[in-house]
Amino acid sequence: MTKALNDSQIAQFHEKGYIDALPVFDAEDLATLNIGLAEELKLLEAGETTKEIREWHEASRFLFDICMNQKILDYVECLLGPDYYLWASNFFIKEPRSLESVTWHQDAYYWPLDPRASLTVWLAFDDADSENGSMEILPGSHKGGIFTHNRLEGEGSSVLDLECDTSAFDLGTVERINMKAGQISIHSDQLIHGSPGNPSDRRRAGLTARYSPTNVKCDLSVNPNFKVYQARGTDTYNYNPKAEVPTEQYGRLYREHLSIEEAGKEAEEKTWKKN
Ligand SMILES: O=C(O)CCC(=O)C(=O)O
Repeated sequence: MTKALNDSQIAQFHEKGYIDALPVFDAEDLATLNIGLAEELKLLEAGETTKEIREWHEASRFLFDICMNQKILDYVECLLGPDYYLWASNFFIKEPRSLESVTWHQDAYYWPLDPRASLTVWLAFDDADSENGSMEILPGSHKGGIFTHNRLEGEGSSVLDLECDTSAFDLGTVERINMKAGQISIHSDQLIHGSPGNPSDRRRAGLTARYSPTNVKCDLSVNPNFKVYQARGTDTYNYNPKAEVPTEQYGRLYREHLSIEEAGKEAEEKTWKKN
């Protein structure tokens, strides 16, 4: 059987920490995806923002099916091997003329997962480019361990409260991930990445889905809500609680979200540092 990723794409992921522009959905699929997104948005309550749409794949068959799309899983299998699970998803939606950025960060800094071996799929619902705030990455930064993340002072215009210290890197090497709607990019949990605001009059919406090999264990004392779906292969470790497949087509969750930072465990974060 031919592999979904060729050797040079796999080599790029290991060398630079990401790959991009992988086709998954066509224009017809995208129309359906946007109908589904509109249905999910209707479930937000007054005062909530799209950031609340987090782990809703546990309650929405629509989102679950995207995260378990076989083309996506074929790509991921080339990078994680035959046995891995899905455990998280969330939208990053930048409306036209919204200046909120995503500061430099490493996903693994936030995740109570051991070992650090997870990855993110970022599915473009819209074309994303330099005009509407597409993602930027520091190539190779996933190989340097976990860097200090400093708290941002004052009222920030970032989705995140922290920013990764990038002083060890030449910002002239930054690469931008430009995407066509329906494509995915994939990045390593340790890759330093972020994105600027969207001053354009086009929306920039992306859905992330996060996957880990079955030997990755979550510290449930940090995130007791952590639940997994076996995406491929078998789970001989049985480290993590399993979730039920959602029955409603468009559903939502009502629950607290807990990363290391949100759980107030920043001090304990050090225990996850291995380098
Ligand atoms: O969508 C963005 O701009 C940022 C996404 C991100 O930080 C992530 O996928 O981990």
